[in-house]
Amino acid sequence: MFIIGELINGMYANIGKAIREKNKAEIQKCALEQIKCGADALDVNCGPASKEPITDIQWLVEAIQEVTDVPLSLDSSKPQVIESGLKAARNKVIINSVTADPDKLDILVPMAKRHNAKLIGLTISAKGIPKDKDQRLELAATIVADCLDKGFPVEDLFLDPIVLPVNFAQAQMKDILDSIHEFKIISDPSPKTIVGLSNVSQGTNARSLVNRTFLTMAAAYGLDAAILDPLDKDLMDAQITAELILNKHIYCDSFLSAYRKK
Ligand code: THG
Repeated sequence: MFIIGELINGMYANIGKAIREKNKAEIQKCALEQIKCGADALDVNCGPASKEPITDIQWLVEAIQEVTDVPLSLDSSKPQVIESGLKAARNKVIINSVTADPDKLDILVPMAKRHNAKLIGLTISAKGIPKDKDQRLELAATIVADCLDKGFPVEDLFLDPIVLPVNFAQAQMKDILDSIHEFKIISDPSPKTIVGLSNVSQGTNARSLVNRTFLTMAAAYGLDAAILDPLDKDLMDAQITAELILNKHIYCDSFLSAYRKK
């Protein structure tokens, strides 16, 4: 599974403070720790409190690139913020994210194509978050059709069914899992699938347990990628074990140490 570390997000108090104070060392430490624990890429989100996201994202990208070349997932609902991050980025970029709205698709799909970036498509529209798997599939198909129209490679598209907290949308969990499977059969070649994992446990007790249980179940439904906390060792070990059981790794008694990435 492709792991995107979620911790460089201004919603976390230490990162929000580091962004305000332009404390590069704090951001760089967070980047390197996540990579050491197995992150393949890093999500970069200025957070809801950032007053200058256009300059903050550039500063974040530059600070991170001083210490690592891993791909960066530029996480903003504002296309101008993503464009600004792209200008600063030297390495591979994942645009996080586009929605199923024509005004967003018309800006962000060509932007991803121009920059040779991967693209995360959220199955959400101006009408809001879908209520069931049929609405999710319809929005996913809209995004795939738009990428095909615009000549963006569907293999570089990651569809996100939008994971909701289990304490508030318990009846939707099975639909979200089914969506992961259904998205893969929209087109050939298939789009990829991704989730923002920590959403599932927001406001619950036993967050780590809820996260790793959902991730192993999603793995069985064919999930390709996840934005998560790679410092959660139990979560990372559960992910490796799920992939072992799905026959993606060859069994050996020391499989955990063999397949931990670093
Ligand atoms: N899909 C995509 N991108 C995303 C999300 C998604 N990006 C943002 C988010 N969702 C994924 N990242 C996080 C990061 C942190 C948390 C959840 C998702 C989180 N934070 C603690 C909380 O809210 O309780 C904050 C704790 C603190 O303040 O210290 O849970 O779904 N494509």
